[in-house]
Amino acid sequence: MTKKRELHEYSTDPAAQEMLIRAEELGVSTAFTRADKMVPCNIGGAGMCCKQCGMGPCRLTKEGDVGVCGATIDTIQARNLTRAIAAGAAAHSDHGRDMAFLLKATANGQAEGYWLRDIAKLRIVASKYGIPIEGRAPEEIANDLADLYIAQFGQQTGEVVPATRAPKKRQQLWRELKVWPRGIDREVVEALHRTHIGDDQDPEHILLHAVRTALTDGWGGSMIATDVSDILFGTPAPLLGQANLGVIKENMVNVVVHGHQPNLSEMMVVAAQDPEILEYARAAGAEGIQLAGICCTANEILMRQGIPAAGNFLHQELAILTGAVEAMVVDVQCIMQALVSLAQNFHTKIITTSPKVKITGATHIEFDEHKGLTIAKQILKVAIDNFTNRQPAKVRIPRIKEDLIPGFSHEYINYMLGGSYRASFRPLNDAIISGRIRGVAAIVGCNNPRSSQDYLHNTVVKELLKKDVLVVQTGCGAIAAGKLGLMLGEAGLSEVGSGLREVCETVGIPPVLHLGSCVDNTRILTVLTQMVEEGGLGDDIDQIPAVGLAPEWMSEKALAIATYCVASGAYVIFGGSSPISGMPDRVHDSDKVARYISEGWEKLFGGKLEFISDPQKMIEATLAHIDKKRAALGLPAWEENKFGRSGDSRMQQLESLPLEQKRQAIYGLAAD
Ligand code: SF4
Ligand code: MSK
Repeated sequence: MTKKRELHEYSTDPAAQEMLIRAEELGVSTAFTRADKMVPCNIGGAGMCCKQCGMGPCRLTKEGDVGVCGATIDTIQARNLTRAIAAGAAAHSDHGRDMAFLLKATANGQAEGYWLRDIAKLRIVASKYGIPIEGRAPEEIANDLADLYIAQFGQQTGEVVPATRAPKKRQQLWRELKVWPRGIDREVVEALHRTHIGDDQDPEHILLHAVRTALTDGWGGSMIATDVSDILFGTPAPLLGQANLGVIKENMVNVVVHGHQPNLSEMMVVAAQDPEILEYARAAGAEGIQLAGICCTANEILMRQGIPAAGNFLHQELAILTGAVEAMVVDVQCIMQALVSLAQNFHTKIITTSPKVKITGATHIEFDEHKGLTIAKQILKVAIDNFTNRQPAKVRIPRIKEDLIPGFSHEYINYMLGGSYRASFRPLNDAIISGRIRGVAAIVGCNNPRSSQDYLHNTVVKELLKKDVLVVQTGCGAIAAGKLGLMLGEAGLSEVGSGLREVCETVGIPPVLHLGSCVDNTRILTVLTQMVEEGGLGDDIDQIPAVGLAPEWMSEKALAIATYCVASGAYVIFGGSSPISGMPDRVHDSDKVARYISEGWEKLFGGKLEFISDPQKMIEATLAHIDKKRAALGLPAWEENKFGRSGDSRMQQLESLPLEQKRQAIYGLAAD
């Protein structure tokens, strides 16, 4: 057992700290404290334990060790990493499959409560694949698109079609290297086959298939999920939202939705406004229903409907600790089993809804899109019925929340840079070319209780902003920045480099753009592709001065995301621990796998994956890469304070005001 940490070592978020004190008062554990007790296995953690067959598990502890079958450390590490990537790709892609089936059902009038909200996006996406759009009803187009997308999962040969949206040069590279995914399910199955005992045992060869498997996620299943979610629920555009536990309201029935898929949560949003349901809540003594989100379900309904986010991954238990949550409704991914036993200390009901996810002790109300609205109302009634069971003495809601502006889809970025008639990425490319913007960092991914919650995310974000790096965020990283007030438009600009600040003021954007959930990392691929197509920054993604970071990663999906970004040409840096680190004293010609996914993949794809635990080194590596790419493009070297003198004078006056007054002056927001 490691030693108990100080509060700030658990989380940098004051709301989380308040709830951790509460957990201690109540004598209950959380992931934060369980992480203290659960010392990670230094063999498995380093990727050197193989459990692939009944002759093992084989734990390799020193140079030259091999498993019973003779497998080397490198082979075992490559197999373990590939299996993790396959699991991550499977999770994202299965989410995409569900969305494609929902599109099909909606197009055929079989999905109660759903309709096609973004016809323009439907037509744009369909026409990319040659689906006829002129003179056809949206439902007909949607039916054809759904059929095409559903077919991608079971396709056996050929090329998955969303990848045709990558830059032309990149497509050519994938063909040459034979990594263009043939079918989404096929690549995941083959990854499991190849890593079975006695199959593929050349680490580089195994890892090349890991690339193909990851591409099937980023340019396959995840891209399908993003497209369909936009078509069904609307393409995000900026709106005002809030984040942190203070969004939970004492006088309301609080329902927290948690997980990833927007199909049920969007219906919950509709149902929570239904007059009959609101009356039902009032009859139970509540003033209304407060919906809030956790994790990426939060991002989905925050960026489209403005539903507040109660928090990111490590807030899931903390929300229950408020004692004011009537129901936590979960779907898939990132849901801790500990929720059920924690909820037993309160009145909170944990409600599982996916046919794929049950948790012992939870209430299961299975979701079915054919009667989505009816089921959403049923769930809300269960929550409302539970309101009278709340124990007021146990209620402790932190009064901490922050405003934020999410919803920067790539479509909106196009629009905001150029307007309706000349929507374009030209101003962004020009700002990078001139050096006003030094480069772009995509800071994404999870929380991990092994490090202080949000610390790595926000440290890296704040330092890069000072150096004129535009930051885009998704997933739990986006919520971390939102909770800190970094997504608040002009009010967040005082800590930003002068060149970036000038661009943000001119365009009217925050310096940190919320791009969506973790499945929406595909939006980043699309932004990078559009930057290439706009011209002036090379002819492929690997030439753009951009870096991807996941400072607090924990899920297998994060590894899949990293790998598809690398295969798309990006430099990706992960914080925390490396799953392929090997033993600390390992010197061999070794760390072959770590070197291969860095130097080896860079030779092949122009992108590389590295694990760097020190945030300062992460920042240095990011800036060095951006500057290297600028130099390779022949762009002027970035100079601090070269730009910014033309900044908005009103903003400069406002800068001296305290944050609350600044916000009131800009948005007319109340202090609450
Ligand atoms: Fe051990 Fe080889 Fe079996 Fe892995 S596959 S558990 S290394 S015998
Ligand atoms: S929810 S995968 S903890 S980002 Fe997407 Fe957050 Fe990571 Fe889950």
